[in-house]
Amino acid sequence: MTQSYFGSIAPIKYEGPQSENPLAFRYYDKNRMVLGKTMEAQLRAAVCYWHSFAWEGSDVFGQGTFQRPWHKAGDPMQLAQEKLVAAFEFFEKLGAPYFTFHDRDVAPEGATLKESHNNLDRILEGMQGQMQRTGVKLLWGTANLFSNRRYLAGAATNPDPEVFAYAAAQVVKVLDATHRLGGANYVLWGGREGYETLLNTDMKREMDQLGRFLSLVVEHKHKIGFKGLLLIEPKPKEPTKHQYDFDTATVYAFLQKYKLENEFKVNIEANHAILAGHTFQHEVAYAINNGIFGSLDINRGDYLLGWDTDQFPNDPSEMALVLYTLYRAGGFTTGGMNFDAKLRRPSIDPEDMFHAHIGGLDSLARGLLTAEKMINDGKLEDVIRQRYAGWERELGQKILGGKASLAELSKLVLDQDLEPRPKSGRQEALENLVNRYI
Ligand code: XLS
Ligand code: NI
Ligand code: NI
Repeated sequence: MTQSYFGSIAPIKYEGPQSENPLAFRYYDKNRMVLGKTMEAQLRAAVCYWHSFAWEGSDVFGQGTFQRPWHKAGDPMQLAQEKLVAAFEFFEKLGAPYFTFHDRDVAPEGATLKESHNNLDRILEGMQGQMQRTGVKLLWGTANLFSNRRYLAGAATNPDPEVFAYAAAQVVKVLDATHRLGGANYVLWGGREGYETLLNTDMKREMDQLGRFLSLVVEHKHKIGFKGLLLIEPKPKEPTKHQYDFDTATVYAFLQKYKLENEFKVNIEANHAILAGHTFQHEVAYAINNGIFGSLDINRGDYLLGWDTDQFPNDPSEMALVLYTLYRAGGFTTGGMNFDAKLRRPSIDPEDMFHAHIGGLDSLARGLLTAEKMINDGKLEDVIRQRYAGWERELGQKILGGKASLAELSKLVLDQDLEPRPKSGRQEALENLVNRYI
């Protein structure tokens, strides 16, 4: 067993924008008050287990490049323990308040589900100890219902009800564990819930199965008394061509159809928004407007690549608009910012994990400070208020209050020879204004 994987690296500190130290925060000053809370409490950042500790740095063309000690051949449970120790050493040195995991990231799958459950229980015991020792908390847990071959045609939406049952068994286990570990939320990303071709797929039936599955998850959550949010993570494609949880609007319609809109919120991933043809800000605003905003996966994509590249955020100005939308609405309740992000494959040094997360946290911090200025200044808010001011006056109120029929409106325009006067949208001026805050 390696003594300390990140031994050469000292805990990361805030040193301010002037610092020349690449292993220090320039903006993420966790105790600084922003909009009434500490930066740490506003951002609620989480490190994910799968990309940072489970993934070996492989891609479709090549093998793993990282070769961490726990990636070597050996007793899988021993390696899982080693991985656990390294993960918590990293969380602690980075100063991350939260982490996230899938069942299969932390413990190896056994020959039977019973064996898998046992493996998980043994690792979770150690995890609980590590959480107590470090004070690092669980932002959310989730079940991996997509990697194993049994899930090749989906989990809840599988043509075979036995697969549905197996998936249910995994969710029971991980939801219980999340509850036991004091997790703040539970996530369901659609995995392989979607399809490739209607030649072999009964879409209606599959959607009904998914509705049933989610209802069962809700029932179980209440049965065990889990108080966190249940979160669905929309994604338009990958791995399947048509993912059922395409985007926030699709998920919202689905939830309403199955009468689950009060039980689920969304975990919005930045690059999933882009893949769906939206901006991240659009997805966040849509969720907030409809009361289903929950949490964020804060990894970015690449505007030239049409897949989920899971890169660390590093553009503070891009962050600023999203964070403006989020914090203007009050920010997170139980959600947070999960770095569902991975290193590029050639970034093989342990240090690279720190650079990636430091850059991510600093970008979020700068975005948050910019959002704070935008909110406190109030100019952007004023522009919107004035733009819609007519709706607060007599005519607008009459229409919205249902006190004007189409025929009455027609008469009003004809009687008064009404000719509305177009006004400038001032987009360029507003973009310039935003740049002044950045
Ligand atoms: C995949 C998803 C996945 C979820 C957790 O694209 O982002 O990583 O966040 O299952
Ligand atoms: Ni994600
Ligand atoms: Ni993703």
